Amino acid sequence: MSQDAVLDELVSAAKRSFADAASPADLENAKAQFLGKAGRVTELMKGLAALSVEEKKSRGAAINLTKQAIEAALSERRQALAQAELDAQLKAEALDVTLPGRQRTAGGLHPVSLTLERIEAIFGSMGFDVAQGPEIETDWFNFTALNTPEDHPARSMHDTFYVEGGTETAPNLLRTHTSPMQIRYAVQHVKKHRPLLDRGELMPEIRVIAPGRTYRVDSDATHSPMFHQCEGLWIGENVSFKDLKVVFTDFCRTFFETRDLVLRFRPSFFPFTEPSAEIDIQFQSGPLAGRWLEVAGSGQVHPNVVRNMGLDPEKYIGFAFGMGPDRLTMLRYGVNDLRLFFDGDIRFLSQFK
Ligand code: 2NM
Repeated sequence: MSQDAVLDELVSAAKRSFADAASPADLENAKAQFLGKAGRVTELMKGLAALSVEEKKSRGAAINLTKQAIEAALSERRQALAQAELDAQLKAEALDVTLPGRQRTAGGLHPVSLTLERIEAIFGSMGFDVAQGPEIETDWFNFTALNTPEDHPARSMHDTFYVEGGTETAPNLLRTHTSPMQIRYAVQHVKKHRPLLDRGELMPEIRVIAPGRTYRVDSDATHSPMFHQCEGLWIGENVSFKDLKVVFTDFCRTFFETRDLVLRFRPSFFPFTEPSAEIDIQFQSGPLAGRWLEVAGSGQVHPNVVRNMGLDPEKYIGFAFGMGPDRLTMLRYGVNDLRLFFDGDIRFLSQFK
């Protein structure tokens, strides 16, 4: 074989060897065989020492071209391997943006919130406004304005959570019912319509419910220190106990989605109403049929309370009621332990979505 043919064959051998290298590390090994210290090109260079000056020149130039050709092949293969590596990485990390998103389960309202929404919708349809306000109350709005005597047991620290603020003799407290909000609402209403009253004209009726959180020192299977209340108030010129019966009967039948239900008004006592009555209901069919269930307290608003709203009790009268949305929720869904609502166990709560 001619010397040129040997050099051509060396370039071909290098190209094949580089092509066979599957990784950058393989390629560096292959490179060493041709261009390394003991590589074949280097061996050829060493052979030049034995040649004459003329031969060195021409042979040296030919070997140099061979070396450049091998280096070019090496660099080409290096780039090809780097590109292949990048392609593989891109492929492995590729996102398919056309895939559907990960499923997320929809949240839902707390069962008691569902009940509050129902109550608000039903009374809303009867023209009642919804009033919300502070959970930290003053002694005046929570007790005094509601005709609660100074020595009433509900005022004791055994029954009421007292908090910082207020005065020495009348500290602030966590409201024990939502009626203070009704006093606030009524006072605002009366203030707004004061000019009418001063002219001896009729004030638009007060028709409001006050739903929300309330607090009492009490804790067992049927009492939670935090619980919900919804109180209702309707004050006008001629609002009577008959109206209370109609409104509350209609409410119960709508709330429980049955007309197969009767009500009983049982005489009772509250400081803020006179006369007062507990309201019991009895289903005539279904799982709860035949038992009297207490669902609310009610009564005609006491003259002192009407006066504290800024109205003349000789002219304005009406009724009020208070019910427990927690208990209504238990009845509606057949839950027997109130604490389940407030333990925060999502397995329980998610059943009411
Ligand atoms: C009840 C029972 C009876 C009541 C009274 C008032 C107000 F503000 F007019 F004085 N609000 N709610 C009331 C009456 C609440 O809960 C068992």
